[in-house]
Amino acid sequence: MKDIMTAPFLIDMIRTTTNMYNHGWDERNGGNISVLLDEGDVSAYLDTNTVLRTIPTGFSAPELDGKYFLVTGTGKYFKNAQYDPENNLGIVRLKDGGETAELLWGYKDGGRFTSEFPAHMMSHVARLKVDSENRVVMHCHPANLLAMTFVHMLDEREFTRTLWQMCTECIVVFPDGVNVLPWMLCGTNEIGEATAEKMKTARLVVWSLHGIYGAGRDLDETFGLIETAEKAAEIYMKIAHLPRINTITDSMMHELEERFGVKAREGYLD
Ligand code: 2HA
Ligand code: ZN
Repeated sequence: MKDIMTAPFLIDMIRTTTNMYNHGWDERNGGNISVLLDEGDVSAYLDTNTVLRTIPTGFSAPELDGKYFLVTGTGKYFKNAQYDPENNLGIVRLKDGGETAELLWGYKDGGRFTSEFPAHMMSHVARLKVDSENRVVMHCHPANLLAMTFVHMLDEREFTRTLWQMCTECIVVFPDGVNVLPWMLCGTNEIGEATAEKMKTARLVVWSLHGIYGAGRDLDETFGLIETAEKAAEIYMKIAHLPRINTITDSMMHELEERFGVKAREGYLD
């Protein structure tokens, strides 16, 4: 059995939580991440027959039965994951159609996975239907995206178009656009179901007045997705109150589609 502290999936997770904290996206206990792991990767580091505890999830997700996830802990601070991974992170396997999580490693002080576990697991189900390689769901509170939801209309097409107009590469990085939920109570199955529904058509889902969810094939890609949207929102917040005399036009965006082989979300460009 190899030492789990050397597992690439754990190292990658620790680097990502640290990086996100350093970006200011995860104040205090803000934000959460879940990563779908292969059984083979887990069993190289852990005896998968040794279950430390079982934790009820409060929802069902039969599609994820038997699947393994590395998940940030509830109430835990991203900045601390690097110093005490076994307390701040955990590895669980879902069973009973997703209604139970078997803890295999972590949450050492008796803790449990993030309060946003429903939104994470339901989003995994939704994204896996669109992309069988999707492994990561990431939530955080980037200041500019959040700020934008206070001053920009929440219409998804308009919100997406504004972000695309802020940096040339936005349409290349997220041609599927950004879906937007109104303010909803966080930590509930209801916001989980609503997020998963939005995840069917885009890898980015804004939670108005709260933060953002991203999904992707690995931590780097998912981080990059949020990073790009947040950069665009930052530019928007710098210019929104100023007269705009130049912009990235729809015809420029059609050129970008052509050059980079991407297709903008249907009906989002004129
Ligand atoms: O506390 O970000 O949405 C973690 C969160 C809840
Ligand atoms: Zn949050």
